[in-house]
Amino acid sequence: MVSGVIRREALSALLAGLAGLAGSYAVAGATPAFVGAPVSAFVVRAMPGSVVAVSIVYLGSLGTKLGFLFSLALTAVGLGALSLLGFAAGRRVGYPHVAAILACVLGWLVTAGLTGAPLLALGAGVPMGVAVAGFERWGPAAAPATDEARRRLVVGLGSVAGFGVVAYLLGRGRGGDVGGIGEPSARARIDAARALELDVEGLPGLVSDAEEFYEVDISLVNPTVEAADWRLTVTGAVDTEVTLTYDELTAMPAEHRFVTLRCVGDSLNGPQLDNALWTGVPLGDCLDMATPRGEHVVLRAVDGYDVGFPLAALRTAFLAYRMNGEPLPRKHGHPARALVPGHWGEVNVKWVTEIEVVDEPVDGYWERRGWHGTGPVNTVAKLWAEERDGDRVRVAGHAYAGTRGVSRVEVSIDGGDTWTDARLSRPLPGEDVWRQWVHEYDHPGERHEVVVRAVDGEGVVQPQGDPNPFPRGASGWVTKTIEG
Ligand SMILES: Nc1nc2c(c(=O)[nH]1)N[C@H]1C(S)=C(S)[C@@H](COP(=O)(O)O)O[C@H]1N2
Ligand SMILES: [Mo]
Repeated sequence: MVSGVIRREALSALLAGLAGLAGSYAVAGATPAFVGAPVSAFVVRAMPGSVVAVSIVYLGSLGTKLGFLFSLALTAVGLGALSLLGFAAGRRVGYPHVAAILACVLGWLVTAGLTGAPLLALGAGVPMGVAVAGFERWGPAAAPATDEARRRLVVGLGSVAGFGVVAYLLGRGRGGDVGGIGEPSARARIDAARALELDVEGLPGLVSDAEEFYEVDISLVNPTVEAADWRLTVTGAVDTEVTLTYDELTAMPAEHRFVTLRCVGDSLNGPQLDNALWTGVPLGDCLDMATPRGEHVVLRAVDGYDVGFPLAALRTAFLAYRMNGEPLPRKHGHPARALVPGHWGEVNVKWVTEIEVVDEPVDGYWERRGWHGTGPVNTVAKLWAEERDGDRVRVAGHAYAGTRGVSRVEVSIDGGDTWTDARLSRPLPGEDVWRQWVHEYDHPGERHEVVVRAVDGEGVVQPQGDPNPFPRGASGWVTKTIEG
């Protein structure tokens, strides 16, 4: 008998939990004030990094959807457990209103505590209290006879389902912030990327810190541009001139992309190569709004910088306003910069304000000074870390080949006579992203030359060219002498 009561109450409590979940969504939508948001963030954090990484990288949005459904179920069960406490207390004091009040207060308190939004947390607490009160009086919790119980359960389920539909429609209308919930946040993507890193002492990670990300500027003092004052205009040979404000830009559906940049002036084994997670919108969409009539573009910026290149390259480009989940730092182009996949760093115009469509190619700031930095990057393998443990030597670094991707890295420990494949980090999602490599070997007992070269995604081995970066970027193989 008692166990029958408990079973009926547990079922009713679960329904009340679902009502709380739905109510919270109705008032908060897909924002951090929705009770499911902190729970899904917790689930992502609690899962082993490699599981999250593999699910984000290989299952894509399916993996995150499954994770999000699991989080919603967990949230409903949690709120259900609070309602059950309400039922138990109500039964104990023999005063049914206590059950409803307790369920409401507990649901509100816990939701407020998790989301930090006490007012919107009422959206979870009130439906829980109402459901518990109703189920206690007319619903599944109050029907000892089997047939009657079944009928009341169906009515209870029906009411919660109906409430759920209304809540869904209400919540959907409230929208959500960048990426929404269920889409992994920038933080989750960065954590996932870090879980794929090779563990070698002194080897930089796969996601560069914004502070340490290399910086190349034509002026000594960077421009300060307020987001509210910023405009991007598409001008020149276009059907309609388009002007975009920061608010309009950030209201467009946002994407997160890992993009690696390298300066054409970077020396062969130099440090002007970094990777970050950028948030923004595809530039092709902005371009389409203007209907361009020329084949080339000139991008201009607040600091007087400009660069010209074929319009085709902009089709796959990105207009970024966040870097590693934070607003774009001033030194990296606040409030917005262009990111053009596979091309040298210089085309990724910071503080960008104008895209002019033109008929003929135009030389930009660096091209007028003799550089050829507007095309695709050279393939490179950097040797950035060396670790020695007795007889074992580990050499490691990063390899980058723009949109061609890196398929292999080869290492020679005899000055280039014989080659072995290095182990690579798993590829990060993205069209234009570097990889790490590591090679471990027994020290031959004497001084020797380690040489490293990358093979791009088209099977082309990094050529043995000119290590001088001027004018088209350094090429050749990085070598390092390892002492005996
Ligand atoms: N407006 C503007 N954009 C710019 C530059 C600049 O000096 N001014 N430098 C370019 C060069 S040469 C490179 S390599 C990259 C470097 O970007 P970062 O400083 O964010 O690493 O930005 C490019 N975009
Ligand atoms: Mo550059």
